[in-house]
Amino acid sequence: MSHDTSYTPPLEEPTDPRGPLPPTPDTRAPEMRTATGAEASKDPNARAQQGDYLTTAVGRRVPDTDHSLRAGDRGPTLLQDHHLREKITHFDHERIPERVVHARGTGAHGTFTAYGSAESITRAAFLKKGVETPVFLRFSTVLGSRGSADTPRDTRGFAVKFYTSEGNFDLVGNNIPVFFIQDGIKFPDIVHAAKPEPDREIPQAASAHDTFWDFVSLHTEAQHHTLWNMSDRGLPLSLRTMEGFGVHTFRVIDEAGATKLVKWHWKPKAGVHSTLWEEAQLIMGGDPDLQRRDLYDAIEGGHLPQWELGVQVFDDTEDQMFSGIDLLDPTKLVPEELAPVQPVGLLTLDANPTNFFAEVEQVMFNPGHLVPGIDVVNDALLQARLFSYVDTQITRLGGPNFQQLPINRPHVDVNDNQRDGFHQHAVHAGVAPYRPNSLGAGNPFPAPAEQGGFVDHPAVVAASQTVRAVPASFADHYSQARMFYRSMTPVEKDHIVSAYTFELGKCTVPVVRERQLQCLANIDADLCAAVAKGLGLPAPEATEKVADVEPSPALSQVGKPFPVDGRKVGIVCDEQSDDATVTALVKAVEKASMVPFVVGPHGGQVGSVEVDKTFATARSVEFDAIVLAGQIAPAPDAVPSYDARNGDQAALGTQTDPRIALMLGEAFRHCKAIGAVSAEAITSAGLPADAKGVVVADGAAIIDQVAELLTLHRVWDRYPTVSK
Ligand code: HDD
Repeated sequence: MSHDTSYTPPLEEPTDPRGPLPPTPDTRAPEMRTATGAEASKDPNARAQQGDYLTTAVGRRVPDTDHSLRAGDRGPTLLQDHHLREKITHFDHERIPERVVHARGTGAHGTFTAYGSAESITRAAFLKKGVETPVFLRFSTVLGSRGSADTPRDTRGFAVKFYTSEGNFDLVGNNIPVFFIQDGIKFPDIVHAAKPEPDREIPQAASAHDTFWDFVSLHTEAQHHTLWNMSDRGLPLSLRTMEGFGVHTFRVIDEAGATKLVKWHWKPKAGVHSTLWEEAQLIMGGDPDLQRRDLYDAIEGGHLPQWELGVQVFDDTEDQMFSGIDLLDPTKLVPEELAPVQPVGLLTLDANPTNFFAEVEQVMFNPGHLVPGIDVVNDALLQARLFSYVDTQITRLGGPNFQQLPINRPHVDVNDNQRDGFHQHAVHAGVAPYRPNSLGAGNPFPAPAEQGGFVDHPAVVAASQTVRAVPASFADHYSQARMFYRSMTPVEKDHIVSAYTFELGKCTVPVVRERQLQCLANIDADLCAAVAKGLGLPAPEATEKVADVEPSPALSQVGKPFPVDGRKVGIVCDEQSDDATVTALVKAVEKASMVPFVVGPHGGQVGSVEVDKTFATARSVEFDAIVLAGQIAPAPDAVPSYDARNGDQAALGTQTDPRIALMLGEAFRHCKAIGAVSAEAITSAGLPADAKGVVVADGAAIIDQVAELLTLHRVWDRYPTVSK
């Protein structure tokens, strides 16, 4: 577009956007031209498919998409077939590079509603009382490829994009509050060590290999995060039952310019729960998408996942220490007992993506996407991230215009003077994408703080020599790892011991195992001894003097009751089950806000009840509790054909259908609540009917008791460590 000749530019650059000057093309938002015109371009989906007929990419209708154009039906294919070439060319380029880390993930849309409790510490508009802000949340594992499974032992990403009235704010966190490294310059090292080994590219999505343990045992600041990974936190039950953490300390600034330091926390309303390692392994084989499916189904089923956002607040002191903890050290957390988490708002996930690629794959996050009232601190890990998250998109999303993708666009006006580049979709008008200008009437104008401008906090940088070093307070690599371990219950400690024993048992280089044992000796002698025993190695003595820190019970997941909304109950029935009982159980589960799944010996109906899953398609690990709605005898015609996985009935020594005996045996071993309408149904499967967490009652009355047990997630009293 040529510039507007009716407008005579002034001699000086205009300074007032509301002055007498007429608006010029540069003052309008860029247009997105589509085949259906500029109006439709306001709809972010306007470029998606439309019309009733199949067309080429430029709208020519296509009569046949199944046969290429050939010189006779047995002859060669002709190059002139535009539709063939276009179809194949586009297909050939459908994949983009997966994320270098956090490649496997899923996401959902939601709404964040602020309580207003943060108004006293930050001027951020989205935290003012009652303000509702649309969000997009992407969960991820870190190590695995895009096609890997949902339940490896790993850290989980917890990245939230707030489309605020002041631009996008991204809180790009994890489900673990500390990180492996204190300086972002080490990020390629930890990732190279943890990813599949470069010669054979194994193992996929796993830290149980030599290079990972080689690195973390040498680079001992990683030990605290590693311990979290070896704990139940490395195996979240579902995406709905994970905490999220901003990890770094951030600075918040109020209306008057006063500052505080904060750490961000996401607390799931459904509680913090985990799988057991055996369950996680079974899931990876049986349904590697289970957590993705669970999130999707929960949202579709109206069991909307919720998290409360909270902050720990600290004075913005010169030394940026709190209770002896360096707030700039991302390998340290601040125990909630010392600084309680104060809730500031509620996030509800309420809509699934429409298109996985367009939204989940193309979304990008950046810890540098800040809004007025929130700023960064001199955490060397965070500072490196501020560079990395923009840079990586240039390759991953193919150029500098990734912010124009619908999922990444802010919900406010954009007037950034950025032009051109690969995949430029905007049709910018005007001639003056630069400042200062008079030809564009001075537009766009710099916004001072009163106009919502993000004014960098005038942080005082101490006069100092340039140096490649960390402060002395960063040298303590073990005291918080020790605190974490000693804050665990016996069950959780047992899981940690098993995890280290498994992971180090997978290492093939003796010195790697030995060196990691040495690190464990510095964390806790009992932990070290137990792992050493499992590995058949001597337990070394500690080499470092490590401070004993008061345990933090808030770090443990066990023994804290939570609502059971959305938890999954398998109601197992067979031809002998009473229809009325099954129906009553289903209703009772729904009434308790949980999700019932009728599991039967075959598809279709059992009696008059519709079956959701069959003995062939369901595995115990999909359910939080199992209820037997009948005797569950083996189907007379089915016994000879049971597959090898289930064994045969005689070998299992039960009078129950072996597939159910397997399901019950697993649920029992995994400390899940089990209900039955008769004690015989339990005992004939070879399990004690009077064991803790096994409920025998009439019909729907079982469900109340099962729900009660589920508030504590599992029946840990049955766990061998506890019961022995
Ligand atoms: Fe990172 C992705 C979280 C340190 C470089 N990171 C990524 C994602 C999450 C985190 C949740 C996935 C975002 C998505 O869903 O698209 N990363 C963290 C946390 C860290 C952290 C909590 C420490 C506290 N990251 C970190 C460092 C660097 C990176 C130190 C580099 C210096 N992270 C990246 C990246 C990724 C990424 C390479 C890969 C894909 C992407 O950014 O968009 O730039």
